[in-house]
Amino acid sequence: MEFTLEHTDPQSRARAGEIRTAHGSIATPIFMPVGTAASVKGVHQRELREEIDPDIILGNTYHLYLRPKTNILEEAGGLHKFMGWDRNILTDSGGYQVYSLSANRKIKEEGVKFKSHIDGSTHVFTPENVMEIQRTIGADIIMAFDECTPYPCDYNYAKRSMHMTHRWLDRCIAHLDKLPYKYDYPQTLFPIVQGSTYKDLRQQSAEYIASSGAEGNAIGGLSVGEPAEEMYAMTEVVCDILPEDKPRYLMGVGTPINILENIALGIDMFDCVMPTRNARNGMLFTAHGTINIKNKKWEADYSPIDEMGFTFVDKEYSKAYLRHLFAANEYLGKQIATIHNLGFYLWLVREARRRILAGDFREWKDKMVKQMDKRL
Ligand code: PRF
Repeated sequence: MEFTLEHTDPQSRARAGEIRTAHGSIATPIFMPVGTAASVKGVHQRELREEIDPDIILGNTYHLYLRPKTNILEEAGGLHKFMGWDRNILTDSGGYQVYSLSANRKIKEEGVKFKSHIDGSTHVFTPENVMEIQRTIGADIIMAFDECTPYPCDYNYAKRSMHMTHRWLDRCIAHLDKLPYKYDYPQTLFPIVQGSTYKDLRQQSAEYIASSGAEGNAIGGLSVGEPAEEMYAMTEVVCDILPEDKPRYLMGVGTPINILENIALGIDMFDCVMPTRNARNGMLFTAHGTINIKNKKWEADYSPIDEMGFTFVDKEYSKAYLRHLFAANEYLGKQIATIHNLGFYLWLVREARRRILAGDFREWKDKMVKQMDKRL
């Protein structure tokens, strides 16, 4: 993997860059649509490619390991072939999903024992087997195994957990070194900064992660319920330490406003279930605020879903039609809303990139943050 830093905004820390891998080039800042279980929920790959056009999507070790299972992905020749996606894929390591989805998990130095949310069966994730699973899935960018601490988190727990995440990183690197590539392209490991909402722990963790010399670095443990100001404070502390010439990925963030504020602090990559999950509940993101399309207010509103028209659905269908589809519980409603939201998120990061390169990012960001903070 290669990263070129093209431009840094003089009025903020925002950056424009380009990541290159065997599956193509990724213009940054980027938002990566979440395709948890080998599918971006509700969006056909052709629509994803042609209408939303992301350079990279996310997959998930936890989900793919439990279903369809690693052996199926291996027989299929890896996740790209299995799901018919020839652009970049990043897989999360599963640590976070174990904490958020599975019952009865037990976290020890060796690894995490957990019960499947699908059938209750018992499994163990260790830094070593998670590297093996991610080798088999075959994503271009793979994540270190970490513990994402909850919010709020007691200082001593956060400290012990951070040190364990660091030891787990060392085990990930040592084991990955012994595992040959499974397919005919390389994979890049990103380590993850933890440290909860404690500035000193975040600094220590960022220094440790930076010293691993990885080709890209991630920040975890944020957007877990803390106030946005605390998240921004942590991002700032960490970005000050992580190397300039490597991409920085803020995991699981966030709202359109969170994304712009974190771009301004020096983040290059984002993922979040929000545009897809909220779409399925009828929540639409726009440049002028959020819309609950299920609201009676839209019943006879024949104006387009979004006048700005990021994808074909925005101009072809009216708010009244989309509201009807939700009221009638038609699948198509969720599909249209998902295409709209992903189209909007991808427009947002592309526009941010354009503004960074043009030199008016700061001004535009401040205007957008005010504008998007409304319920329509
Ligand atoms: N660790 C991992 N994945 C994640 C997170 C984390 O801390 C988060 C936190 N927002 C989202 N996804 N491995």
